[in-house]
Amino acid sequence: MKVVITYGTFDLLHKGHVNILRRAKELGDYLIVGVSTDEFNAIKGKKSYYSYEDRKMIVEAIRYVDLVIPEEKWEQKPDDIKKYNVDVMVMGSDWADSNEFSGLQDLCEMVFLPRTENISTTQIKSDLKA
Ligand code: C2G
Repeated sequence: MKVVITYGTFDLLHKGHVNILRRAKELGDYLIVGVSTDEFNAIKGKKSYYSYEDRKMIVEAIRYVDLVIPEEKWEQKPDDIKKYNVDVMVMGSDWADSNEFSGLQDLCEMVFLPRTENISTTQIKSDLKA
């Protein structure tokens, strides 16, 4: 069984999130999603509209997703890869050059997929404010 993992905040779920989850699942048989906790979001400098519990429940409801785990710190990825026997890690292309993902290619296949154009949680929030 080919295990795929991806990580994110997944706040105000939109088609960009669903697109990457669908494409991630297409690369294997079992998709794990590390959803950022509220505390980790603070470390990332993000404040989500929905709490971790709400974002977890929403992501768990997506047909492509088999397991949701908390993403609590940058450094947990190598442990997650070993703990869940991960074959492939998938992230959006905005993470392709990030130091947070360098070195992981020694532990599993790294796949960076094009982001979905013209949609983001930030855009949704600013549109709603207008
Ligand atoms: N994404 C996308 N297209 C968009 C918006 C987001 O493909 N229009 C992807 C991102 O590239 C990411 C995933 O959807 O792979 C989740 O995006 P966010 O919820 O914004 O997560 P992020 O803040 O990028 O957190 O350790 C990794 C971090 O937790 C990733």
